[in-house]
Amino acid sequence: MAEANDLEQVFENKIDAEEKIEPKDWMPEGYRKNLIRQMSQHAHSEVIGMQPEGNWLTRAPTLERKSVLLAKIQDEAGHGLYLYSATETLGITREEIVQALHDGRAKYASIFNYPSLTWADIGAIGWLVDGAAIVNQVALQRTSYGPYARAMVRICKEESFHQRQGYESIAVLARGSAQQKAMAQDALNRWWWPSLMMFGPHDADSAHSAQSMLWKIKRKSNDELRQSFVDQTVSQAEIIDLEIPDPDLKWNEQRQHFDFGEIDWDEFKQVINGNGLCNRERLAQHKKAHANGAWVRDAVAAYVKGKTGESGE
Ligand code: BYC
Repeated sequence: MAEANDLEQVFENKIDAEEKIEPKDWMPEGYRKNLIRQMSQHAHSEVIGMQPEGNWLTRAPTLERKSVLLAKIQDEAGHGLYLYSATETLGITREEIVQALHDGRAKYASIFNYPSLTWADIGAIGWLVDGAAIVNQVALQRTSYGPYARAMVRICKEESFHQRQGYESIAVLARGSAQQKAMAQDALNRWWWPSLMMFGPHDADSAHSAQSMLWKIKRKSNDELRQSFVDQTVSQAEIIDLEIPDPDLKWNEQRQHFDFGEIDWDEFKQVINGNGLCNRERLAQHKKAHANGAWVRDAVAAYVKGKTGESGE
């Protein structure tokens, strides 16, 4: 018993001293489980997030836009892979992680359950969705679990480029013909509120936040991050002369932040519980792609076995 207390004390001291927890360190079971939950859901978000963008690959307006989009989607796959590998260091297999997604036990970011209806949506995703993701992920670079923090450093570099290319792409439409500008505004109208939902429920309603903040898994709260995103995005919309679809959006001199309207939390709950516009389609597509890739996994396992005598799984 004394030994368990000692281990817990060493863990707490490391957290207090801002030292990273590494895979071989002792950690409370709750810390491990919470990390597996958040990191695996983060990985799934990166991978499922390829789908709404992939929808426009064959219809990108120019070869240059197509190659940039292709590179971005490949980056997202890479982010998923870093995060799956980092999650595996916590003692769970890739198969178990993917199975939890397929069984509906693991979530992924709600935003990817909305359809990408026009080319302008691709700009909006880069600008707003990557923009929201990066606000969150910059804070996560200081998360207490070493492999997660290190994955975030690399991901943030790529994500900030994604945000800029999305903003540039939508800015071109906003400066274009009346029809192109209307497309850009329509994309902003549809993606704004789902982007704010990416930060999760209000702090008071967030099931995991209090413990995650104590363990320094999360360094900033859902509401703090959402506020930073709103504050930085308002002027970006102004520069390209698009209007954020929120009549309550207003600078608050006293708070030195923008006030903004209430999110439709019923919609949020519907989406995270599997009833969004595209939930079924996204999951079905993932299952299909996973099944189609089985022969690759089998071939790699057979190759590794042939080389080393180990199972390679
Ligand atoms: N969507 O206690 P809470 C990208 C769930 S992808 C769905 O506040 P937590 C990109 C939450 O999981 C980058 N579910 O949770 C890719 C929990 O349910 P469970 C995505 C949500 O974890 C391709 C319950 O609600 N980024 O950049 O403390 C193309 C209670 O919430 C959401 C990340 O994944 C949501 N929005 O805080 C383009 C960041 N919000 O698990 C771009 C990593 C909440 O108990 N994750 N839920 O069943 C996080 O930072 C945190 O997990 C969250 C939520 C802030 C999202």
